[in-house]
Amino acid sequence: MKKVGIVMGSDSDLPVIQKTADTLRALEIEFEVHVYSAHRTPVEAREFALSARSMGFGVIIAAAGMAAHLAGAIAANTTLPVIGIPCKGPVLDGLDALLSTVQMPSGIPVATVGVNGGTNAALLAAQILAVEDKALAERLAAKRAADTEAVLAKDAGITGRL
Ligand code: RP5
Repeated sequence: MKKVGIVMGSDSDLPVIQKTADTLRALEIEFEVHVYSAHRTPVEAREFALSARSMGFGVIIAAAGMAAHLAGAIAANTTLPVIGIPCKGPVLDGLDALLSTVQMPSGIPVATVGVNGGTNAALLAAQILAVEDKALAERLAAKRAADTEAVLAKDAGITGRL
């Protein structure tokens, strides 16, 4: 199976990426994590993106906050699918990162999840890889079923909590 590449702009983004890592592990998907910044280490970020396909990656997840151009900068240097996670910053509650990540001009797409959406980024990456991987598709279906059961159990118990 192809690996997932995870790039975060700073180690301060780690709490968001923890959710991504936990979800990928639960789905038995191999991943590699790096701290590469579009502005602090632009050379390393570019080199990672340029070599990602030949290194065996199938999807890249890029997480960054504030003026979050990391996902777009990675996407500019690869034709692998890139999933952007806008991270909540100290001033604008993540709206700055959300708009910076999602509003890519035509030609270089970034599939953007919600602010701090580390879990959904992992699930979307898994769904992309599952197009060509039946066993992974089955693990995803099993997770969906378990999540459904968990909600129905809450439904059954909600009246008793009032
Ligand atoms: C972005 O700036 C990072 O992705 C992080 O979300 C934000 C703040 O970085 P630090 O100043 O905490 O390193 O590049």
